[in-house]
Amino acid sequence: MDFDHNHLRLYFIAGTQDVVGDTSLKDILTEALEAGITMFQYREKGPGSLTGDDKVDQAQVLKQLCHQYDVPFVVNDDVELAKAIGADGIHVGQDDAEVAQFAAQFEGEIIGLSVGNVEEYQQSDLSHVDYIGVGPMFATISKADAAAPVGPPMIPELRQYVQDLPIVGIGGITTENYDQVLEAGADGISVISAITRSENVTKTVQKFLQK
Ligand code: TZP
Ligand code: MG
Repeated sequence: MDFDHNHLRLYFIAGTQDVVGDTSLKDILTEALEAGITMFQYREKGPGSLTGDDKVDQAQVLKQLCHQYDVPFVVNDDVELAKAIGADGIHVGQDDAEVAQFAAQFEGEIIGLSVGNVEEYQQSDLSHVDYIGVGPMFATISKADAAAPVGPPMIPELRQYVQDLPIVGIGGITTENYDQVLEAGADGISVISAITRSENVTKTVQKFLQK
């Protein structure tokens, strides 16, 4: 799938563990796609997440759903799954598989890497990377081992190094603070709980797309 920085405008990330109450990931994703999210990452991780065939089956369903809306479907930190189901890309963190190890398998697909600060930038090989995820912007409830927030100023700081490589902000982003991330120069925002825990997914997505 052809990727450009506009795909990062509103990047929804979620797995089964992020869904609370009487709804499903498929229903939330359907509403979010209908309202205009621009990319989706399937991040099945931590307590309450699916494994094995259940994870594979759900990934297939959600990939097909994204494709009905021409929205890229990216898998978090599972090269084998991404290849098995023909995902549009893969996103990895600093402690996950090295991009150089799998880049050849994702020729023409999207590769994203989390970069939290300048030190992580300096130890990263960005030659095969299509975008970086920078954060946490703010305190997050969605990642147990998240580092301390770096804040929106980390975006212009890393921008000096990566130049026009697309940047998406992540971590604790809400409809109340997302403009700070965009104003800092991010190409877009990525959110979990702001959408999975929204009382009105359509309204939340529309609000995120206002600025
Ligand atoms: N990586 C850094 S913060 C984070 C991830 C996956 C969690 C983002 O979730 P939320 O609910 O949007 O803060
Ligand atoms: Mg990781």
